[in-house]
Amino acid sequence: MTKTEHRTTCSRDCPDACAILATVEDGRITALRGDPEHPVTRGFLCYRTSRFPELAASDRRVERPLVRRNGELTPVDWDTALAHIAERLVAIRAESGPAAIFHYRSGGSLGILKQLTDLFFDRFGPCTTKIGDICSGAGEAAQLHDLGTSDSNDLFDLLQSRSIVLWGKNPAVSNVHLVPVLKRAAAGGARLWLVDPVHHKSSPLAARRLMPAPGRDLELALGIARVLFDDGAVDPAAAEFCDGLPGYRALVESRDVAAWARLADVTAADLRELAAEFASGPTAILVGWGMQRRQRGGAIVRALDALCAISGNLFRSGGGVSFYFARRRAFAPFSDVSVDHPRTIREPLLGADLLAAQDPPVRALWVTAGNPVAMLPDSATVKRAIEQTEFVVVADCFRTETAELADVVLPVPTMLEDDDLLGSYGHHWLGESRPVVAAPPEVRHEITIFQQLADRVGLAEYPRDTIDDLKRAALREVADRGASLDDLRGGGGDGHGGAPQAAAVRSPVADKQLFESGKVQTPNGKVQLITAMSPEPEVTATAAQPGASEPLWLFSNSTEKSQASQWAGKGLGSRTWVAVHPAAVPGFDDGAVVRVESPTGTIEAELRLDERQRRDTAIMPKGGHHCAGQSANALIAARATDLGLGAAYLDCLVRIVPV
Ligand SMILES: Nc1nc2c(c(=O)[nH]1)N[C@H]1C(S)=C(S)[C@@H](COP(=O)(O)OP(=O)(O)OC[C@H]3O[C@@H](n4cnc5c(=O)[nH]c(N)nc54)[C@H](O)[C@@H]3O)O[C@H]1N2
Ligand SMILES: Nc1nc2c(c(=O)[nH]1)N[C@H]1C(S)=C(S)[C@@H](COP(=O)(O)OP(=O)(O)OC[C@H]3O[C@@H](n4cnc5c(=O)[nH]c(N)nc54)[C@H](O)[C@@H]3O)O[C@H]1N2
Ligand code: SF4
Ligand SMILES: [Mo]
Repeated sequence: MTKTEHRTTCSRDCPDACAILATVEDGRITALRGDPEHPVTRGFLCYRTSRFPELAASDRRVERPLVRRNGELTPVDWDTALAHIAERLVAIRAESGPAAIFHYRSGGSLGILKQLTDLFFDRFGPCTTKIGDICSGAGEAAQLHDLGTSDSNDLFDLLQSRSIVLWGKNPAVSNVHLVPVLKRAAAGGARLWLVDPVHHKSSPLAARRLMPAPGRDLELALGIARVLFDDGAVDPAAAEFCDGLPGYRALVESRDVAAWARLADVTAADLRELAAEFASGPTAILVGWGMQRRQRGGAIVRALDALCAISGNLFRSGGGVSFYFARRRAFAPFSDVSVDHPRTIREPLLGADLLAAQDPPVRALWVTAGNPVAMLPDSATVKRAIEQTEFVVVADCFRTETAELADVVLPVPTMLEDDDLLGSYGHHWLGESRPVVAAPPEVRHEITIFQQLADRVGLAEYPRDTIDDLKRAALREVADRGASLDDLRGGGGDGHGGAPQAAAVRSPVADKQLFESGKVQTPNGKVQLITAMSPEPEVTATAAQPGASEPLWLFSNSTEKSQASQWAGKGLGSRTWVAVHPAAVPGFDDGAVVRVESPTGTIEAELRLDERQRRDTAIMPKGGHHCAGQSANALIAARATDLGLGAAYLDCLVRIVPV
């Protein structure tokens, strides 16, 4: 029996980008652990990746290309699959133009080389592409507007904070490697705050908790600013480094502290206490991704940017308003020309946009690393739109509900078989992913698939380089600054034939303090302050009916055991669940099967009564199989956010109804 240890980097859509050590015995992974020498991974992995080998061994794994024949997805060889795809894509382009072909890529893998899938369609067309970003679109657009960039101070700068505000964030579930950093900061004296309408696994971490009304963070942030203006605690230099201070001040002063607190549904005393943290500082805001998935999501993040800036916490070590770490910044992009796409499909409105697309209609859809039927809002419309598309290719490691609709399914490596480069959106370290075990023989690397397809469709202008050379190309701008491929591999070994050293390479282009120069990166170097409210969200509920609850705000939050629609372990079982305060559902028993109903759809769920929650919320898991009637997205209307074309998943009202 041979036992070896291999190093790779997790490519999941997760802020942590962990360094993984895999033990392989006789070609099988027998253990996965976090690299103890990686400064952020620190020796542990999350539940979902620790259990990944179980998922990889499931009967949903795709191990051979599948082509639909007589209605059934049938295994075929690669020549047959690629010849069929090439014939269809070339014919559709010739008949209807490249706008009739749409490539949709989501975040199943955050590998940098995945950009080369987009490049294929840019060179083959340019084809129709998506715009917007359902994940972080609103918040990134807000920060880009206000600060000229969406990036963060070094993760460990939090150890300089006097207080840290987890604003709509549940790191114990969705950013687990932040937890040890928070604990260290707290042990050093920092006070942790949690601002979240939901009680969750991270609640016990916080010394102080506010549970504001869903989506009222805008009012809360403006109320805090009101205290700072009233108390003369605004940074005296704010007028010099901010644009729009008078307009912002007028907005803040349009209500008094008590009125802002009432709108946010927190006590004025709590609001003042949080304001005092901003006045003294250094205070860091860690902005979660959930609350910007609302119609006013952009405005909410803009109000947090403004609060951080005017309270003097933006340019200070231990401060900052961290929404994102610029994970791609160290890598050179694969396309140097700005491509003129013939048409765009808005990601949050993908179902409706696909159905409405005319002259030409979208005839071919290629899905890379996504499960839009389960994960985009208004699943039923997304499903219908995909069903109506003439030719659908899905590249995935598993047979998802989206793959079930495809004409061709292409098997690709799992994250433990893949070969790529990773940045992180939760810290500034870079990593390489390498296969720790070989993929099944008929599984092909995504780049290989497109190179072979490029040969078949006669596309000369697509790179034919090896994976390693493509990695070197991506690293070309940082290679001589300590981040070459060899550096990522730990210097290629110890020089004596031993195993490579642990590699934890910090991005050479990330400063320890984001705005070290004292200026933000907007065109005039000034923070752009928010000066107007966004319109109230448009949300409706179904009509009142006997026995049904009042309308409740639906949360579909990350859960420990799943990565979006990919569950580890036993998954959800036969049905999903919904957690509600008992007072919101009088007469219902814990464990009862109920219907969760919105104007968009209805699903059955098991009721979990939870006294720790607000009385106006209903909490479901973010992932769930649409085909098993479990996906919250069956209930959620497709609507865009105020900025950045995000999806307003959280502006959804449901009623709990007896079955
Ligand atoms: N285990 C696990 N980890 C994941 C993922 C996963 O699916 N599972 N997904 C990954 C992905 S794709 C991403 S983008 C990130 C997701 O990152 P997040 O979206 O930050 O993840 P969640 O843990 O769902 O946390 C969202 C939090 O926002 C809160 N929230 C919602 N609305 C409001 C509001 O109006 N105000 C305030 N203050 N809070 C609000 C919710 O109650 C919840 O606690 O995590 C990644 N990590
Ligand atoms: N209701 C609700 N819906 C949400 C959210 C929410 O909070 N609430 N969160 C939203 C967010 S933040 C996000 S990011 C999206 C996530 O939505 P998706 O990105 O669609 O998420 P997954 O379900 O993880 O689907 C990713 C797929 O990629 C596959 N995959 C993994 N690696 C590779 C690879 O290397 N190549 C290829 N071709 N495939 C691969 C996986 O097997 C999986 O089937 O969901 C959004 N949807
Ligand atoms: S999913 Fe996130 S926490 Fe889990 S191993 Fe991957 S990067 Fe680490
Ligand atoms: Mo996401």
